[in-house]
Amino acid sequence: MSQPLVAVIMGSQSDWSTMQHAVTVLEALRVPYETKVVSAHRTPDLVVEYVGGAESRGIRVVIAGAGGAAHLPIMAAINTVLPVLGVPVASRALNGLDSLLSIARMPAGVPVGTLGIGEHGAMNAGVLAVEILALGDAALRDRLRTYRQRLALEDEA
Ligand code: RP5
Repeated sequence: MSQPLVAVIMGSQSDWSTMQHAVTVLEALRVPYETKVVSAHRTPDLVVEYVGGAESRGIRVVIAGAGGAAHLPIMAAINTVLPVLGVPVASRALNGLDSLLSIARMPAGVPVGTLGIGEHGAMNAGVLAVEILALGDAALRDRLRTYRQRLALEDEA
C-alpha cells in the first residue's frame, strides 16, 4: 500500500475489536492507513511523538479510539492540527457513556470530532475520514458514492 493518509490509533489492544470497523471502511475504499496502539496513560511520551510527527509523515486524518476516561483522542487533538475523529469505546463500567462524554467535552478551540459509541462509531469515523480526504480527490469521491449506493442496496435486501 502507498503512503498512509489515515492513522488509526487506540489506547489498548482490547480496543481493536471496535476500531477494526474503521479499518474495514478504509480498506473497502482503498485509503492507505496505519494502525498503532498508544496509551495516553501508559505511554504518554509516545503519543506526543507519534501524533506530533503524523503531519510531516503525510497523515491527513487521525482516528483515535479509547474507552473510560478516553484521554487518547484528547491528547491527539492537543498535539496536532490535523482533524482528529474520536471513537468512544464501550467501557466495562458505563458502556461507553463515560468515553463519549469525555471525548466530546473538549474546551473551545481544540475539537475532537466525536462519533457514536462502539463499532458503528468506528465505522462512521472511517467514512468521515474518507469524506474529508475526498474533498481533494475526485476519484475517492466516486468510490465513496459507490460505497453509499452499496449500503443502500444492502438495506433493501
Ligand atoms: C482505555 O482503557 C483503553 O482505551 C481501553 O478502552 C480501556 C481498557 O484498557 P485495557 O485495560 O484493556 O488495556 O485506556
